[in-house]
Amino acid sequence: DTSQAVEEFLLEQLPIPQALRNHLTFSIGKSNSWATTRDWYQTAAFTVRDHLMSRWVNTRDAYRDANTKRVYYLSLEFLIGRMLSNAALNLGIAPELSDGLQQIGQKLEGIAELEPDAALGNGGLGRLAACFVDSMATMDIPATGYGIRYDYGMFRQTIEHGQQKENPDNWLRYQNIWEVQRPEHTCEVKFYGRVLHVHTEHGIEHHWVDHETVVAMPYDVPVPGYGTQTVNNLRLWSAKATNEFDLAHFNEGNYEKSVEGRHGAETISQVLYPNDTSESGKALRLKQQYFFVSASTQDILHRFTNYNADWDTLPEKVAIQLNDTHPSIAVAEMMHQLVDHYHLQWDRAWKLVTKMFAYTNHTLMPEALETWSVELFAQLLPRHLDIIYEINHQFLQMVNQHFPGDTGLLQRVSIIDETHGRRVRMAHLAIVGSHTVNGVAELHSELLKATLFADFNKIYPGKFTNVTNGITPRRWLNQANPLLTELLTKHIGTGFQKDLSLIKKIEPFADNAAFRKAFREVKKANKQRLADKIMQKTGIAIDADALFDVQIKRIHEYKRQLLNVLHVITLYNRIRTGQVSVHTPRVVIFAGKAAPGYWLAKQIIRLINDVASMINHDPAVNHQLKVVFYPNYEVSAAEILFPGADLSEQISTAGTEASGTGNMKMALNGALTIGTLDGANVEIKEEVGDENIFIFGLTTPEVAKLKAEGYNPWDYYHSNPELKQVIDMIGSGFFSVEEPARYQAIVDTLLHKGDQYLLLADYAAYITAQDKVAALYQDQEAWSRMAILNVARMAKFSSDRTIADYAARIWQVSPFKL
Ligand code: DL6
Repeated sequence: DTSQAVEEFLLEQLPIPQALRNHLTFSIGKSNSWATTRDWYQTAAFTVRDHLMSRWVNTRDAYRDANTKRVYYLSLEFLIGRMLSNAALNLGIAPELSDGLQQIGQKLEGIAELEPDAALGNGGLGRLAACFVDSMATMDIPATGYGIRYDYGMFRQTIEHGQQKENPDNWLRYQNIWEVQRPEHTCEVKFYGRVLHVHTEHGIEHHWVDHETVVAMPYDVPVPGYGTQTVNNLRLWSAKATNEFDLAHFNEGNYEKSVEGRHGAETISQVLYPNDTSESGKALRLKQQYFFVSASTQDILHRFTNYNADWDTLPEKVAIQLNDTHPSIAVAEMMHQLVDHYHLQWDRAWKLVTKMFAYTNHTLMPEALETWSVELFAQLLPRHLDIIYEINHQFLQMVNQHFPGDTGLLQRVSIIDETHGRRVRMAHLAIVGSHTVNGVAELHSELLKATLFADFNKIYPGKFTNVTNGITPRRWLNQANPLLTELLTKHIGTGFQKDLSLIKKIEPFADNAAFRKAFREVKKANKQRLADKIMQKTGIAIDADALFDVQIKRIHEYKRQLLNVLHVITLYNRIRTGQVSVHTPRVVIFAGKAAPGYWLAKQIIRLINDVASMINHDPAVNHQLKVVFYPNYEVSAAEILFPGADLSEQISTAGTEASGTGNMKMALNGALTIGTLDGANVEIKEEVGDENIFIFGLTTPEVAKLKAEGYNPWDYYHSNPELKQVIDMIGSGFFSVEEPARYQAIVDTLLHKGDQYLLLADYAAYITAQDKVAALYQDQEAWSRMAILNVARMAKFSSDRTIADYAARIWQVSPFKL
């Protein structure tokens, strides 16, 4: 209406300097002279938010009016990071904001640092979800993300005496300007109780009674697309108690008891699980999963029934993507809602379910596949266990018809695992309930079909597919690397930011010496920025002319940070004894968190720090080699680390890393990859060309063959004197003189426990590849030529391409332009 239009006009047209002044007065309640940097951050955030609001409202209204098909992306994790600069960039107001702040004596980069990261995720899977919501908005895909608004996100890592210490991430301590509470959309989520089977004239009804109830309160976060009017919604649920307190206890004067129940309910959304191996069996985790899934399912169906009358059109309006198995209870919850609440017949409901759901697998590690004990399920979600039994019964019947008498197959694919106690296999529920299951890189998807889900691939030919991951170029190029963006823009225009396929236009410039020089200057400036940050965080001085060799990701044995350490110690020994053929000063940078309960990963962090301390203090080597452990790896740290990297370490054992996305971020920022043929490295190699990447080590079939033939790490230890020396140094306490046996467990995993991830088998090839890296770095012209070609050939790895692929092949949803 007119008044709204006028209001929007006024809001949008208010010049940014004036909007900033207004917010400082009216939203913060301060004058210029008293404003702190945090006040300025909040002022800027309010100003940017104004620009989001009308587009957000318009997007919602337009979707509703057109009754479009929507994608619902269910994810227990969204690793978003900071929003201010990203929102300003996507809205196209970053330059004005920067200027406006400058006029009042503030710098955008400075105040942006006051925003805490929204770290509602562990690593790759959570960050992928954040890239996806950016791309869905940018590509005008009508989509909503659903997740949990954790009070505490991923723990904050500090390093004390070389060891990881976990600290709570109190990210909501100050007002979160990027969320709007929506009390009118609260819903109730039930737990515990029992099921009554009531015979009625329509058949048996299932009544869930004596349950406990938790209120799900939604907080909406706007997700602006880049270069479009679309602002999608991310709805995060927070758990609230139904009653503020128990009046009976309160009246007795027992105040503590009166609020006990409230704490119980509200713990559900209190903290993100840090991806521990020990997490399985934790009732709270299953509660979290069901809590957000039930609230989201209710919300989806509520929206559907508001605008649609025919249930059979449900899959024409709703596509649901399960980000890993964490939300897979949604399959049973959807059946519960449709059958028990909306009274659809089972078969009809099941048909709708299998047309709506799709599931993405993110890992081949069998230990990461979630299962829950039947007892826990029976207690917490009694009706859902019944539903799962019925789904399983019908599924196994179907399997038996197609593969009669194959009891082994039935046992292997059953949703209920009977081999060690009775457990519900969530991946199986997700597969049976979905029309499509995808892996996240070509190799990973092939391995899923050949190994982990081979039986299902036989039962459901055609259900399994691949959608290779991607990253958003907005955050990982424009925002993280403004200097490179500027250089690219100067030569090929701005189009690549919205359509990364245009970045290939930079390819001819690889042969242009002046461009290469400018490219090197950009890299050097980014390295200096990183060096300054490292000095500030760790006190370690590094030289921006050295080769920055960077491995940043979660610390895990399969990612083989330890192999990198073996190389570092090898270099150290060679330098000390004067055996290096080429002198390429190198700074080896690590960053990443270890799950708090993953002791060996924490030992690896400690070893890195012990090795760093020795090398960095040794005047005989420290002008040629330095080692840095950058603490508290998070999205905002990654934005500094990726642009500053020369060499990207992607060295997981072939067949273990599903995709990796850091590998894409590095290459897009002009780092060369040293890597195995694992995950998306395979596709990066295809894109950039064999001659522009350092590939080494065993391939997946070679790994399988070696293991089948009986791999013996001792053979490698005994036959390679350099390797033996390095392992002996770790084992004898060379880097931990005050406690010589400190790293015995690490040596044991490599030698006495069979070296599951084949570090010793790949060591020699890795060292040879590293020697080639060092030699090539001497030739800065050749190096920068290769780096430019890497940047130019990254088009495939935009998450816009990934989302277009999901939209066309899995969700069957088209862009809806406002
Ligand atoms: O698909 C996103 C990302 C992949 O790139 C990584 O290779 C993979 O390790 C990661 N998985 C997780 C959690 N694993 N599970 N489940 O972050 O997903």
